[in-house]
Amino acid sequence: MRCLALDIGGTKIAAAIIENGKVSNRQQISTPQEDPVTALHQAIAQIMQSYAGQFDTVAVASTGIINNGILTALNPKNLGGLADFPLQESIARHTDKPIGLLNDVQAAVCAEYQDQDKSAVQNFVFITVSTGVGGGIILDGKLSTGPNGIVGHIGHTLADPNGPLCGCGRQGCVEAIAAGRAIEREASRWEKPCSPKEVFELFRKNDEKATALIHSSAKAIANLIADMVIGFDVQKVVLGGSVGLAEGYLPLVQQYLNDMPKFYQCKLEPAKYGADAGLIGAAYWMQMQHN
Ligand code: ADP
Ligand code: BMX
Ligand code: ZN
Repeated sequence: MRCLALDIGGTKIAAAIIENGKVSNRQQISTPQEDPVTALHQAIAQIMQSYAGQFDTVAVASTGIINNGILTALNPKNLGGLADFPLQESIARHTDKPIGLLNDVQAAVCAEYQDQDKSAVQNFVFITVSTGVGGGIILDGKLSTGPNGIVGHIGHTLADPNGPLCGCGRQGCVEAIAAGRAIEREASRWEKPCSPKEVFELFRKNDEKATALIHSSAKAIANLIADMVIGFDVQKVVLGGSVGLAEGYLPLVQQYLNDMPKFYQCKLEPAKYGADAGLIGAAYWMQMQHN
């Protein structure tokens, strides 16, 4: 089975053919931020046309709450203000092959869990620190999505009741403190404005402001991990996303986690499939649905 996999994030859209878990013909474009509904339909059209005749199924991992074929943004600011999008219908305009849709981090956790020792790890979580902060949750060896596809939106749990207003409307969410966009918002106000990538470069040179900003993100993620462990008996967490995988970030989260009481700790590792976890996981999940 050749699966066309799409991974739609707040910053980038990746696509590739996945066959027996192997990635080929990978493409990547920026996620449109202007006129997002029209531009997303166009981006999908362009991707679908470029893979015409090369696939038997389509699997989509997308940011947002994915339910009944619709993408609903919990944080519309991550998608240039896009609130709802008919994802299934937009893809079905270009193919009559089977289409499967799930949240991006729900997909990523499926990829990473494939290779775990299932007798040792039944409760497993993927946390992405990317444009936003998201989670994919495996409980008792099974992906949990919930009746409305919401399970895993742990970036919108509380980090600080007095923290910044999140794009979802709640004050002090983890995402509003730890995500790439949160780092960007803060560093864009500096005398010499920086992108998150530049903030990390400064952090590695021990710059004081950059260090404080990256520490506040890593500390919020360590607390989120502790909440998952104590709430769900999570045995292992895998970290992904461009911020989560940036050099020096995971060791810092690990440091904060090590300072917690023992019952709040679990194993922490970087995503083995890196930036391809969503693509590989969506294809794997699609194959499981049709077996
Ligand atoms: P998506 O959210 O679309 O899945 P990413 O996982 O690449 O995409 O996350 C995008 C976020 O990561 C943006 O906020 C971006 O500024 C930030 N980012 C991208 N590259 C790096 C890097 N090398 N180091 C730190 N942050 C990065
Ligand atoms: C947000 C939310 C989640 C998503 C997470 C990571 C939206 C549009 N997205 O919390 O559904 O899983 O970001 O997404 O509300 P990414 O775009 O950072 O990969
Ligand atoms: Zn929020």
